[in-house]
Amino acid sequence: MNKFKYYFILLITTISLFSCSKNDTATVESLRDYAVQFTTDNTDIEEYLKTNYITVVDHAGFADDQDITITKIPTGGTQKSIWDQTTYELKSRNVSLHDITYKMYYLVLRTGTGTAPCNLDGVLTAYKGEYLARETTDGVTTITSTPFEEVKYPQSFLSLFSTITGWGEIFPQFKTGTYSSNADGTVTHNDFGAGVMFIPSGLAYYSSGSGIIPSYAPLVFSFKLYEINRLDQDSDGIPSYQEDLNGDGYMRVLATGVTNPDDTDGDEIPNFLDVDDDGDNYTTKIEIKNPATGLPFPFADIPSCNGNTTDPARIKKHLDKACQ
Ligand SMILES: [Ca+2]
Ligand SMILES: [Ca+2]
Ligand SMILES: [Ca+2]
Ligand SMILES: [Ca+2]
Repeated sequence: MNKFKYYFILLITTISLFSCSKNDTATVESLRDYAVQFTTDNTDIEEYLKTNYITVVDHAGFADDQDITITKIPTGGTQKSIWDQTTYELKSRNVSLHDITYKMYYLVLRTGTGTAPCNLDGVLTAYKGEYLARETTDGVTTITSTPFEEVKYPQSFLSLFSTITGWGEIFPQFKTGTYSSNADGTVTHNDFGAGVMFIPSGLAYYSSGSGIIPSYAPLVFSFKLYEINRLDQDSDGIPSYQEDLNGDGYMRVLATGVTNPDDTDGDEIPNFLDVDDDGDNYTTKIEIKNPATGLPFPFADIPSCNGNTTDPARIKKHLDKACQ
């Protein structure tokens, strides 16, 4: 191979390598700034609220009760937008996360008459989800919504601790209703809480997306809160909603150095995750009393411990590593 040919091949190879690396970097987007993305999402959500109207099915005792349809107001249409209507209260809630304060809108169709979950409980909910996108057709930009999931007859509880942040923020603002069992084995729900939440992507799937939901998509969920299930995240025998020290219905893991209102011993582990809430080296599970007997729960409930006692010395003896 002569020198000229060698350099020519080398040049082509180099150009190819640069081309490849350029294409590769073009497909990888760095994580967007949370504040900037929230501003974009909030603009889209507010435009959606101002250009669409809602109709609600009022059909007590039937599965379609409180079903909703959200429709774009046609040109010249007289329907009142979700933003302008006064039949249902459009509320908002501030959420501190990612070093910014999110504003999250939600529409109250009705509050419910039963019990409100805390942000860590399980919920039995019928719901419908759509994602928003800004699309341009013939030079006109509009907000579109695309359905991605609907559950009409829920069979299991979903933990608000595990679902997207937006759910845990809004469900505690609603209550369950009543239910009655029918002869055919079905259950009828009445007077349950129902609403619609409008979630910025930072409180949903953000950059990852999920299924057909694109990255950075704001979400709209209509929901009906049928039942709640009290959960106990640290398995200490105290359901999490009773570990809510300031009683606001919300418990969280906060950033290092931030005082947590739901942390008795100030070790930055909130009570709902702290197996020794008061930091006295006695696990909560051992300290709590059985309400039926007034005695501590049997050590038999705790792996590798036996016996049942109220004697502090004996409890201490059992609090070696094998018993915790
Ligand atoms: Ca607990
Ligand atoms: Ca709290
Ligand atoms: Ca703690
Ligand atoms: Ca303790």
